[in-house]
Formats: sequence, structure tokens, C-alpha cells
Amino acid sequence: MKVSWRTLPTVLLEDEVLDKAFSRARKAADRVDDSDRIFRVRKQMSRMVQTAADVIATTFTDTVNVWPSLDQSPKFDVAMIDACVGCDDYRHHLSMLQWASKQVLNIAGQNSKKIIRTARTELMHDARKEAYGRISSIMRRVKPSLIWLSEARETLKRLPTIDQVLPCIVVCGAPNVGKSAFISALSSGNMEVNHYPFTTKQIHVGHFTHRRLQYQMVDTPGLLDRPMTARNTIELQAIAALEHIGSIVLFLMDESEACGTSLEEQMHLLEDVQAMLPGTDLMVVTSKADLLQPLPEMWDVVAEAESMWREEGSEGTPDLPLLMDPKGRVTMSATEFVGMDAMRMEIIRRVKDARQIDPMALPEGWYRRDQD
Ligand SMILES: Nc1nc2c(ncn2[C@@H]2O[C@H](COP(=O)(O)OP(=O)(O)O)[C@@H](O)[C@H]2O)c(=O)[nH]1
Ligand SMILES: [Mg+2]
Repeated sequence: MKVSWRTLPTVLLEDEVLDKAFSRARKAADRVDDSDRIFRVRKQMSRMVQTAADVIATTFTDTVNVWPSLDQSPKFDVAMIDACVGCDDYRHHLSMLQWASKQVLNIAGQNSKKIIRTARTELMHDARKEAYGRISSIMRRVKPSLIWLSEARETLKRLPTIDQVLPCIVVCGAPNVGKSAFISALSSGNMEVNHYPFTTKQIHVGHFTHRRLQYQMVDTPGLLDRPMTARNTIELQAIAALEHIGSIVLFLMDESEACGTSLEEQMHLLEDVQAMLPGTDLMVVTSKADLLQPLPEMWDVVAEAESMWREEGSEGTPDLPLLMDPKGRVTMSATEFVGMDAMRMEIIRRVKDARQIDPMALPEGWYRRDQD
């Protein structure tokens, strides 16, 4: 089952769970109809106890079941959970709910017996009250876990949702080099806006489709945009997580320095990123080609080839000439949309190469001809 953090239901807090349980219990008691007073009270009291416990146990086991199990989660998710909320805490608080659900059912079992075994109605009432007291004290013990889970849910639901099976292009570079503009220009639909908990900046996730395969692009603001020495362990973990999802990493360089970071600093950042993600194919791209002076030699040729291909319906895998800057680096302009289609083709080609190195990265059910 694929879980999206966004769709995790709200976690009810201690008071809300108790209110729900006790009000259902009251209604269950109200429905009891027996002309014999002793029978009636006995049924009422045992239904109250049983219903209250069932409601709580079900609420808790539902939560435990719907939250992803770490053992079965993809590495990227586990690394993100660890970076954002901590895997140990995650396990601990979910197991507290499991424990509480068992305890509450035990209490209901024990006190129901007391209710059934006596013929005195005041003892039945006492056993019911005692059960409620014990249940409430269990609830006090899970209170911190409920609060923790509720907060963790808020954090996790703002994370980008990335499909592990689909290729993912991680876009990095200094602030304002044009990462978001790039993703937006290549996206066929609207970009999703997400957040990492350790940055106030928005993360963008975009998609495009080529030959029925969907490609994801993800932004890295606040992550791969400043010197690594300035980072805490949480950020480092999140960066490491990117390695699990990145089929290819694009590093954008703004030669115009319009972004506000000098080229020298951008070079240092590039070295840092290379060191952080040693296992991934890194492609350095010059952004904002329209600001280069003079414009790249091939500007008109590339612009024309791309617009012709689009006019013909953007079909197939054309051999579009890449736009190059004077340093021999691939370049593009997201605002003028020149060099973008050529760039997209280059990305597709590189992703294909990267995916073939690792057969495990192919979606389930796919096979490779060269292994027959
Ligand atoms: N001239 C020009 N400006 C661009 C281009 N791409 C982005 N920008 C501008 O650069 C600024 C920062 O872009 P943004 O995508 O937010 O950068 P990010 O911080 O890396 O995501 C914005 O003002 C953009 O309009 C481009 O290709 N050409
Ligand atoms: Mg941005």
C-alpha cells in the first residue's frame, strides 16, 4: 500500500478520544432495554465498559495501522522521517498506542467479569466507575504520545511526496539561481508546494511525462544551497536522503551572479554537493542563458529547432541541439524557454543510462532485455 503523508487522518488527543469513547458508551447504555432492574443495570454497565474500551482500542490500532511501518518504507522516507521527527521516537510512540489499546481491553475484560458476577447494582456501578478510572489513567500515560504523533503528522504532511519507482531529478544550486523557475518551466501541470521542516522556504515538486513514463523534479531550498559546514545533523540526513531518490542531480550555476552569490562561492557549493552525493550523476548547468553576454552562439539555432519540434506536436525523442555556454557547459533560459526542451531530452537520456546501471531501480515487473 502506498501511503501519502498528506492523507494521514488527524490524531485525536487524550480528551477527544475519551469524549468519543464515553459518549458512545453512554449511548450504548441508553439503548439497553430490560424490565428486570438488575439485568438492565448489569447490561448497561458492562456495555459501557466494553464500548468505551473498544472505541479507544480501535482508534489506536487504526492509527498504528495507517502510519507507515518503518521496516516496509522506502529508504528515502525512512531517512526523511529520521531527519524530521526521529525514527526511534516514531517507533516508540506508535508502540505506546499499541500497548494502551491492549491495556484498555484488559481492563474492560476484568471489570466486565466483576459486573457479571455480582447481583448488587451498586457494585456494578462501582465496577464501571473503576474501569473508567483505570482507562483514564492509561489515557494519561499515552497523552504525550498522542501529542507527539499529532505534531509529527503536521511536520510529515508538508514533506514532498516522491514516488520511489519513478525517476526523480533533484535540482540544486545557490538561492535564486532559478531552480523553481526551471522546474516550473519543465512541468506539465502545476507544481506542488511543500516544505522541509528545517527551512521556511517552499520546496517545489514538478512532473513531466515522456513516453508514458513520469519524471519528477524536486527542489532543494535550504538544503543544497549553502555551505555544508553550516549544517546540523538533521539537514545532513535529509541531504543524504536525496541520494536515495535522485536519478540525476542538476546543479544550477548563475554566471550572471544576479542571484546574489558570487561564482566563486557557487563553485565551493558545487564541490560540497559533489562530496555529499557521491553516488549520483551530477550535471552542472548554467541557468539564465538570456543574461549571458554575448548570448550563446547557438541561441537562435536551438530556439528555432525547439519551436519547430513543438509546432510539430512535441512527439518522440528528437535530437535537439543543446545550448552551450562559452565554457562548454549546458545552458538554458527558463524565462525565455530556450534550451529547455533540449535539456529535457538530455535529462531523459541521462536518467535512462543511470537506471540501466542498477536493475533494482527498474519498476517491479519490468525486465531488461540484455539480461535474457
Ligand atoms: N533572466 C532570467 N531570470 C531568471 C531565469 N530563471 C529564473 N530567473 C529569475 O531569478 C530569480 C530567482 O529564481 P527562482 O526560480 O526563484 O530561484 P531559486 O531560488 O533557485 O528557486 C527570479 O527573479 C526569477 O525570475 C532565467 O532563465 N532568466
Ligand atoms: Mg525556489
